[in-house]
Amino acid sequence: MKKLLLLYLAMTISSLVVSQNPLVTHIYTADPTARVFDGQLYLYPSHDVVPPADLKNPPRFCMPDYHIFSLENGNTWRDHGVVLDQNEVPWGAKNSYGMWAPDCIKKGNKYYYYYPASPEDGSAFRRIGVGLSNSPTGPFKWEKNYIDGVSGIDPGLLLDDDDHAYLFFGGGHELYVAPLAENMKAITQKPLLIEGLPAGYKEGSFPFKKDSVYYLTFAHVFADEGYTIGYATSDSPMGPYTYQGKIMDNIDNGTNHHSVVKYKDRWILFYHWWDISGQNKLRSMRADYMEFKPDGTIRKVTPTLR
Ligand code: FUB
Repeated sequence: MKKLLLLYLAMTISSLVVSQNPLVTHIYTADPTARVFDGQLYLYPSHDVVPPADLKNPPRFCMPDYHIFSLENGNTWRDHGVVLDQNEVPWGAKNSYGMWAPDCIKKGNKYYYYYPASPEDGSAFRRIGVGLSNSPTGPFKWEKNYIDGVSGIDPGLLLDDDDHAYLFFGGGHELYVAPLAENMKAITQKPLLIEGLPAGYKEGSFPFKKDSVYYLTFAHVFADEGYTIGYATSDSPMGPYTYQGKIMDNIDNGTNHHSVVKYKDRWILFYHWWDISGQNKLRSMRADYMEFKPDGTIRKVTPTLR
């Protein structure tokens, strides 16, 4: 009886998560990376803003900083405020408004927050930096330099059962993976290009492991369909990966950066849409359940859009 009651409470709490779309309404949030640390659900998104009136040549997405959110009492997303502002990146260009999708991972009792930013040397492609904290909501101590040998966007982190960590990153039609050093601040070998992704691979990757299978989800773009979410699997974190199909069709959200997490015994896909703004440069985080078939493949998610 007690077990049944606990199961009911767990299901009720996880259904509250997805019944609240969009999840946050006081600011625009995109590219949600969801993580469960010690049973608590956190979101590490990026932050869309309306370009300031005096900003010359605003970028396509105007993203000045990062906030972190935690789920409180199963029904309230607490905003822990700005955890990193664009002008606090030790190695970053000032006022670039380009703080794209981040990720955060826990190893031992430390939290490592990875983020892409434009370097101050003015080079065109982003670099990836890291910060360390004793808490999932910071404050983080930001490393002085970006991770050497890594050039790209959309860091996605995987911590394997043997405590080895891997950094996936990419964008621009190519996705790479590199093992991280014990201290999580450097890569230990030249990034490996992931082969086997569909021709329209676009960006983002969210790596996770389930039942000894390594899953990689990512945004891919078909000429006739636009942005969709696809996934591939492997028996090794470094690949090779085999494309398995789509998780979500195009929902006209401009991009489709997302993450997948198991929380209270249910799998949830976090993504973004333009519920509040009506325009796909000012996005809002959402969530919907995701299910695996008995053979480990993923059932396509039909988003609960209004
Ligand atoms: O939201 C900014 C960037 O657009 C993300 O980093 C990419 O994945 C794409 O969603």
